[in-house]
Amino acid sequence: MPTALITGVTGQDGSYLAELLLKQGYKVIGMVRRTSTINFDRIRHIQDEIEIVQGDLLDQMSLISILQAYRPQEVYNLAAQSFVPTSFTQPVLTGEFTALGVTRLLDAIRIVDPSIRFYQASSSEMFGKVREVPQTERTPFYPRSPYGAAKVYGHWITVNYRESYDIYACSGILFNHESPRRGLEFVTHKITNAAARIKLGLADELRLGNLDSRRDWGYARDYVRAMWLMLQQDSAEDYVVATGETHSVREFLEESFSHVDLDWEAYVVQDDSLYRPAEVDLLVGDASKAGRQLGWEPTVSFSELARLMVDADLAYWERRQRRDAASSA
Ligand code: NAP
Ligand code: G4F
Repeated sequence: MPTALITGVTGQDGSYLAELLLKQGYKVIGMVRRTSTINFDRIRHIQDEIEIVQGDLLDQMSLISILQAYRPQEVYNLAAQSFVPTSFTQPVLTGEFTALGVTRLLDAIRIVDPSIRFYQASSSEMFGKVREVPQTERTPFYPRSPYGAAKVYGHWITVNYRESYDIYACSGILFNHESPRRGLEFVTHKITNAAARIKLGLADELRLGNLDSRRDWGYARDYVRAMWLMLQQDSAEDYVVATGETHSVREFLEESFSHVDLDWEAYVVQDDSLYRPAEVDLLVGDASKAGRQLGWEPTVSFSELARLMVDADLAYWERRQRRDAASSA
């Protein structure tokens, strides 16, 4: 039974990846940072099947000790401060987690066991002010946020450890991927959650920033499959993972609200405070290398994604309403 370590197992991608690896017969070690309240919502259903271990990307010794204790064959580094607006307000902390955290983990691998295969969660945010359309593995980076800049560092240090120490280290340049487990502060889930609440009479407005930016949105469950595939090849390489389609925030609104027969324009309030100091206007990826070499393809379309997220939010709020009604009866 192979052993895999996932950092960021409590996050959206960590939870889907843990499910996938368990199905493949892996022993899964999930690294979590110490918090005063337990935050296992996304992994509660598989909590008994994975081994939870405390560690932090800020603490080098904790990473070395975990690798020594569990001896994984594969390490998936998904932990990061991943919210772009927070990277503008906490740029140094973002650099510590999202950039230097990668070096701490790679160095722990170099010291403990350089035969460990390593996956780095790189991001399309690295393309920022895009130099070409669509973006490929060869497109130059031009990050537009402290988060994007930190991910560029994480990407290049991964390449550097591969070339310097012959570590099987891959960087997956993943475009935006969403699901019902997405954090509520990200625009897709903010929109689908609001559409569901407005439909049920629980809210009457949705405040948003820039509606014109365009993203290449896919389904998170598809994307974690690409992560795993990257670590099963003969040699370590970097891959773009994307759907190849781009849509605006406005189009995501239209798709989500129309699914519950609502006109989004009646509810959305544009809020200047939600604009970013610098924006990424357009992302669209070319994942043909992942298709050719990994046999990877997305399975969920843009409109299916919006609809499945709205349906999940509706189901969630209906359950909450029934529970509240029962407890007040
Ligand atoms: P997420 O839901 O925000 O999850 C981030 C995870 O990192 C959480 O489990 C969090 O733990 C953990 N974490 C944060 N700081 C940590 C630290 N110092 N030590 C240990 N763990 C720490 O992110 P996601 O959407 O699953 O994304 C996974 C990775 O892919 C991230 O690196 C993200 O930047 C990258 N990425 C995401 C996308 C996307 O569209 N989702 C696209 C490209 C790249 P807590 O639960 O304790 O907060
Ligand atoms: O959903 P977002 O916050 O995602 P963003 O900034 O593209 O970053 C996500 O995807 C990256 C991959 O490209 C990941 F690396 C990163 O970790 C994260 O998962 O914003 C999407 C767009 C932006 O242009 C933003 O300005 O939506 C626009 N937007 C408009 N109103 C908003 C809002 N974004 C958020 N979060 N909240 C709003 O109210």
